[in-house]
Amino acid sequence: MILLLVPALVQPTIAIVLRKEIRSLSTDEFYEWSTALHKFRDNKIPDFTFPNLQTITAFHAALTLNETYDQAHKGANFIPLHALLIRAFEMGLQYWYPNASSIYWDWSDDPSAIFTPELMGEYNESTGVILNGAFANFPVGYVAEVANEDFLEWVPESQTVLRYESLPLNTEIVGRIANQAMYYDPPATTEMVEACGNMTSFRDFWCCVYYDEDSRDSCGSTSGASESRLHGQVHGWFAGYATVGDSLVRFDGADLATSPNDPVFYLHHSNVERFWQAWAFKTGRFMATIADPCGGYDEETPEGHGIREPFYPKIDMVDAVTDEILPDGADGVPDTPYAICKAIYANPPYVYDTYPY
Ligand SMILES: *[C@@H]1O[C@H](CO)[C@@H](O)[C@H](O)[C@H]1NC(C)=O
Ligand SMILES: *[C@@H]1O[C@H](CO)[C@@H](O)[C@H](O)[C@H]1NC(C)=O
Ligand SMILES: *[C@@H]1O[C@H](CO)[C@@H](O)[C@H](O)[C@H]1NC(C)=O
Ligand SMILES: *[C@@H]1O[C@H](CO)[C@@H](O)[C@H](O)[C@H]1NC(C)=O
Ligand SMILES: [Cu+2]
Repeated sequence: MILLLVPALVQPTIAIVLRKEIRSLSTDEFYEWSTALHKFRDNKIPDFTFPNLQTITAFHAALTLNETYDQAHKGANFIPLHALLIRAFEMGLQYWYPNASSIYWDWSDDPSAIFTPELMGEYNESTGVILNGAFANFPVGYVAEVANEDFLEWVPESQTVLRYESLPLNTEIVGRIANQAMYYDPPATTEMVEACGNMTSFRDFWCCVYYDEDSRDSCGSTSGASESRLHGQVHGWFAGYATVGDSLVRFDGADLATSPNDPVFYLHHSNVERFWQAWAFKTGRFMATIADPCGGYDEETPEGHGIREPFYPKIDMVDAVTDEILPDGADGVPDTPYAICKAIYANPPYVYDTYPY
């Protein structure tokens, strides 16, 4: 009798990342996150789609400023695209500190409480300058030219800019004037967050996250639609504007294109991703149908937001953020929201410590 010894198929062990709320981190954990963020900004990771922080900003800006349409916002793909950016950021941090993750900021609970010297820093309320903490004097890179194919190339340190005291023309800045009641509504309450979680279609879910109640029915198809207190208003609220000379300058965190320059972007969008994961797990409808959770959207979405429509600039992001071989993310085939959904939900590489619903 011949015994065939077949080695057991071993699944690669993928450590599932636990994403915690920023205020629940230990001092050491916050130190690792913020130090990893600095290293990600200042160094180049070899063979990674996003070798440094500003390449994430550059990619996001290229999508947003595309002359044809914005594939990153105002449509269904807003949700998977930002989920992927948050995951790419997380993997960038993990190159420097393996335990770092895309921690989040639950702004429906005392949102100002993260602007402390121990966490995201206090700021001067008239100038927006961050006074202390890990991100005081935090220069950011800004890629001036996004409408070309070099956007992912390593951006040399000479392109970094300081905040606006020394602001050169046509550069963007990080600063913070939170709680600007005259421009922005405060972040959503837990009830508003829960109301979006109660939506039964992906279309209604993303519209609820993106638009305010008055604009939601048309889901932004009319001009002048206003943004929700779950996303857009939050950007404005934590970043805001400052008066510089005679002009009102919008800080990066509130800028539709360059917001990933502000570290708070990642905290905020990880919280938004927490909503998507909670909604997906609750309903089983990651995008549209239960039969094929990543299979399609249940209603038409704005141009550029088809579920199998590649993002431009074309990029193979999904392969960069998962070990999975994917139907249309693999081997140089450009990524689509469909591939992102598969990458993130077929085998979720991360979970959150708590969910809102
Ligand atoms: C990473 O986290 C694990 C599990 O919590 C812990 O055992 C390990 O010591 C941590 N490693 C570092 C470098 O902090
Ligand atoms: C804030 O900035 C203003 C204007 O530069 C300055 O006069 C004030 O002292 C600053 N406040 C703090 C707390 O740094
Ligand atoms: C803008 O987007 C369109 C359609 O997605 C694409 O064909 C075009 O190449 C993009 N332009 C740039 C400069 O990336
Ligand atoms: C969400 O749905 C639950 C269960 O039906 C309900 O108890 C709750 O009041 C709803 N919340 C909101 C804000 O609509
Ligand atoms: Cu964005």
